[in-house]
Amino acid sequence: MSRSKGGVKYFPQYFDPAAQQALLVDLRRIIGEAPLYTPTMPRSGKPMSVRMTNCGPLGWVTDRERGYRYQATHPETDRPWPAIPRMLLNLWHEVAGYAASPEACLVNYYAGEAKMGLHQDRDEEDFSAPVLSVSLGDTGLFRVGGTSRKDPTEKYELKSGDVVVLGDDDRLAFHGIDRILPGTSDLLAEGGRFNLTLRRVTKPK
Ligand code: MD3
Ligand code: FE
Repeated sequence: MSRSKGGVKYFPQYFDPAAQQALLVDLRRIIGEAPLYTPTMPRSGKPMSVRMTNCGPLGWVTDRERGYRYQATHPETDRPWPAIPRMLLNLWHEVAGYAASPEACLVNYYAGEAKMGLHQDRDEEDFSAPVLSVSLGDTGLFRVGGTSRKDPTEKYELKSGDVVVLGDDDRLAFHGIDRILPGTSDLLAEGGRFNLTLRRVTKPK
């Protein structure tokens, strides 16, 4: 993924298959403590096709009544989110170029026909921190444009083990997942794709 704008750092196959397996062990434990749930859109209450959970002090959630927000507890169990695994904290400090630790790790799970429409990530207080993405499982067809919804978009294939860091002028770029390519990875017995996004939410003191 080389782009003319400087805000995208792409690390294809940052995690080799053994490291992906190790990360998956952490992820299974997280989902055991904080089950995937089906988020719903603000106002309409329409269910998203992607299922989600989080780890870290804060998690990104959405529902009809209260909309997009960060909160410290799982919306269905009301328990605090599990901690961010050491491997992901290490990754952040190796590649994010941002001294303070991430506060939120959103776990997205795409099965079958799941997708995520073009959007900006703007529920964080601190846009100076990058967003870091790790893909596990089937390939995702990722689309990224500019800071206006009308800007032209480029498409990329995010494969299992790939890491992307989005910062600077691309931090507020519109982006989404058009679809996944079923059967492109053997990592997940159930198929589908996990994406983990690490984020700083509050401004460091
Ligand atoms: C580009 N997730 O959870 S991660 C999301 O693969 C989200 O699940 C996608 O978009 C997924 O909000 C894409 C890669 C990503 C994350 C943040 C970005 C790309 C970005 C912020 C700005 C530009
Ligand atoms: Fe996003």
